[in-house]
Amino acid sequence: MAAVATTTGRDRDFAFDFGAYLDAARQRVEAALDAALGPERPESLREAMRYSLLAGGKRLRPILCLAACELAGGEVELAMPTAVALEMIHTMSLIHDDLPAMDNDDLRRGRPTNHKVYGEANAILAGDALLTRAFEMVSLRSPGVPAERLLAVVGELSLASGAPGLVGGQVVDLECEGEDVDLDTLEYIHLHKTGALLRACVLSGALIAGAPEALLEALRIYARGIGLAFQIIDDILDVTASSEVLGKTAGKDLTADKTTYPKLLGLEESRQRADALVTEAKAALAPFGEEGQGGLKAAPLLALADYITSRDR
Ligand code: GRG
Repeated sequence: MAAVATTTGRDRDFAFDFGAYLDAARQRVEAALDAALGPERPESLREAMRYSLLAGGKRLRPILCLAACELAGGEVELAMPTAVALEMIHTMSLIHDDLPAMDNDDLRRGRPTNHKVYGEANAILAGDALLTRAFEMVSLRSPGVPAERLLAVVGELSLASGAPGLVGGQVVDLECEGEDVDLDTLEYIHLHKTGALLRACVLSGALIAGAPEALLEALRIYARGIGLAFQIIDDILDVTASSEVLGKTAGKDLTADKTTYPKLLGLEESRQRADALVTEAKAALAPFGEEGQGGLKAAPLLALADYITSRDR
């Protein structure tokens, strides 16, 4: 993708090449992930962790973290261990989500799921090791970041991972399979299962940069919008895209009898809702971006919000 977003600053026009930004950020993230796997032994554990962590993926979560750090005026490299940690938590959640006891899937990121290759016990343990390594990355492997900022990041990652976040959302999602679900419950599932980690991404990047409360509050609004929009688009792609393009089994929501936005609202209204959420999310950043003091600094987060609704996988 080579989209060029033009952001008008106060004194001159800024051209922001989102395609180039995304490529460069992905390359940096891939290199950092590769270097962050941890101990050589046990070799089998490392291999199972590596298999899923370095399997591709859009790397949206680490890039959101780096972009938020940049917006808050921080040094992006200082946020890299946290960006890696967020991708580790995300990958761990995918490994566990695919297990037979949960969504029971065979395909992830274009290849057989972790448990299909390494067996269930190893897949569970690889996920556990990625989750714990994530907290190690933030607490012990983030040189140059003040301890109180790291503590705040650990707090955000804990909230996003546990019962107030991914785990809570997953439990309600599993409980609701085959049930009639209303829009409120669906929103709860999406905000927790998907939105909570995206929120942790932008907040932790900003916290590392020492962002003021006004910016953190704007980022909470931004994160809520992109989190819900991301999952609505995920629901839409599940029915409109192929397994080859998605790299995961398409049509899964229907097979598992899950309630989705397209099921409740139809495809057209779902897309409109996602677009409206992205518009709201971007509006929250207006004081820090185009017309504000930040100049180009909000451009990556603004373009990432648009990417969420324009993506094809
Ligand atoms: C974190 C302790 C802990 C437990 C995890 C299994 C579980 C509990 C939660 C499931 C969370 C889950 C799988 C949510 C779905 C989120 C989602 C839309 C994933 C797809 O994200 P993409 O499209 O994937 O960004 P890529 O592969 O591009 O990274």
